[in-house]
Amino acid sequence: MAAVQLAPPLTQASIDCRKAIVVGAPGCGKTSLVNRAALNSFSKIYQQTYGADLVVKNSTDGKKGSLKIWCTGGHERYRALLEQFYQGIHVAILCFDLLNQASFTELPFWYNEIKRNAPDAFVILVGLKSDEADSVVIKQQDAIRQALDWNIEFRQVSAKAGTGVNELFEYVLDSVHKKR
Ligand SMILES: Nc1nc2c(ncn2[C@@H]2O[C@H](COP(=O)(O)OP(=O)(O)OP(=O)(O)O)[C@@H](O)[C@H]2O)c(=O)[nH]1
Ligand SMILES: [Mg+2]
Repeated sequence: MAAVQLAPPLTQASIDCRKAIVVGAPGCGKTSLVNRAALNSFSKIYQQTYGADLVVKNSTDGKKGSLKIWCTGGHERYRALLEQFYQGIHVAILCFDLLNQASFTELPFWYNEIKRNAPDAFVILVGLKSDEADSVVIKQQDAIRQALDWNIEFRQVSAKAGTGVNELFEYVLDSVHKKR
């Protein structure tokens, strides 16, 4: 007799799922951020993202639903491919590496991509690798000024230490929850 496949139970979190995209320069720490948020794990070894990975992050209390996150690869060769991942996006997490000037200089490109492909998405600017305080090259006031220019919030976090990661995702989930 054929096995009967039951559909997984519908939880409030699966009903309240919102879509997010994480973008920014290659190697700035996007995958590490998402893995810390969803799996509470971190790896020192750099493995570029090929195209994009889909990861689900649930809110910690289960009440604010969950985020389906497209974690994209920052390398130039994926740029045309990435357009399709912006479809139906509610949140865009715009990342740069606090230790890398080029990743900060690239931000307007990514911001314009978000505005072009998902104009109504809630956008937040995130500086990554805050644990390496002695190697930071992007001044906090420059990041804040950039965020103010775009009328968005700025946060800095460390996927390695875990600092600010849960707060960031709770804030994002809160913001899209209120918009419903
Ligand atoms: N010190 C420190 N290193 C980090 C942190 N986050 C990521 N890294 C390191 O930075 C490197 C790149 O991280 P990834 O998360 O793979 O970068 P990415 O933005 O996903 O890169 P692409 O997929 O190529 O776009 C890896 O060696 C990570 O271990 C952090 O918070 N602190
Ligand atoms: Mg990656």
